[in-house]
Amino acid sequence: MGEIVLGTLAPHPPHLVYADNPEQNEPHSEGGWETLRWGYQRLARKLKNIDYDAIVIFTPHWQTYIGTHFLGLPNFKSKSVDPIFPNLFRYNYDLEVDVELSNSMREFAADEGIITKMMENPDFRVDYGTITSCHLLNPEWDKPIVAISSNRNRHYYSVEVMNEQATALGKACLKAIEESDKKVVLVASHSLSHRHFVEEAPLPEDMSREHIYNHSQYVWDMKIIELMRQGKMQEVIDLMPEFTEQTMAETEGGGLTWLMAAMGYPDYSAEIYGYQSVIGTGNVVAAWDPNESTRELVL
Ligand code: 2X7
Ligand code: FE2
Repeated sequence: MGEIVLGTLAPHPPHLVYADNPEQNEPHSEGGWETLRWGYQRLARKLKNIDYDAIVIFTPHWQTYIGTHFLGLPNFKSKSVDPIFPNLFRYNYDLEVDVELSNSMREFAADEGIITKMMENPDFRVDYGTITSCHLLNPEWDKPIVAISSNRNRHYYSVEVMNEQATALGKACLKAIEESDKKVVLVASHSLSHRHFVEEAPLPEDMSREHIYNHSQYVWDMKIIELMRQGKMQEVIDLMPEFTEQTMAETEGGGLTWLMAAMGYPDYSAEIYGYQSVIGTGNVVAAWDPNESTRELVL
């Protein structure tokens, strides 16, 4: 039977790839946001010691308005440009997709009544959220991925509807994983609180300009992280509507709700790898390791 071997909350500010200067990204930086990047590097090292077949990522920057879409071709190759920060992120990608797993997830989701579609346009441009989180977790890109779009339930309806739909999707994805016989890493790609600056610093990586945007947002983020540490993930999901509305959180896309539903709302401590603001947004790198013998107290 297939299984989830790790779940992660992996934020995707393109600034983190820009700061890393990988050969795939055109702009050049002098660094920046080390607290998050070092945390990511530590998690990437842990992943190297885990046996897994595929990464499944839920991204809020592939926004679909009719249903949930899944990448449906074995390879996607192009240049991904961040529409807001084209100065920071122009990344040449060439990635493999586990189409079998992707299709099976779509089928199980459809069985739950979710409207679904496979993305089979070879010219489709993969979003920067998917690329940033996958790059930072696995810079070698040596595992196939499944990318899942974010249906805009929150905007059509409400955060409560988003929570319900993302829950159904998470449970459907778990069924597909179990049936697949594969070992899978799940990634919810997003920040926590999401109010941000409206003016960019002349040098984006000037860390003297980076700071938390607003104290109330910071307090909310710390509350959520404390619950993660305490292994109270059901409580986090129950708080999701209030948290999302009060901090404009990127949880609005459904990623964390999807991840927790698939993982059965862990009651053990999350591994915390780092928290830092990027243009004022709150970002935590966190992981849930179902294997007690490899679970760590990181920070
Ligand atoms: O998409 C993002 C984000 N979530 C957070 C910070 C900065 C930019 O882009
Ligand atoms: Fe984002």
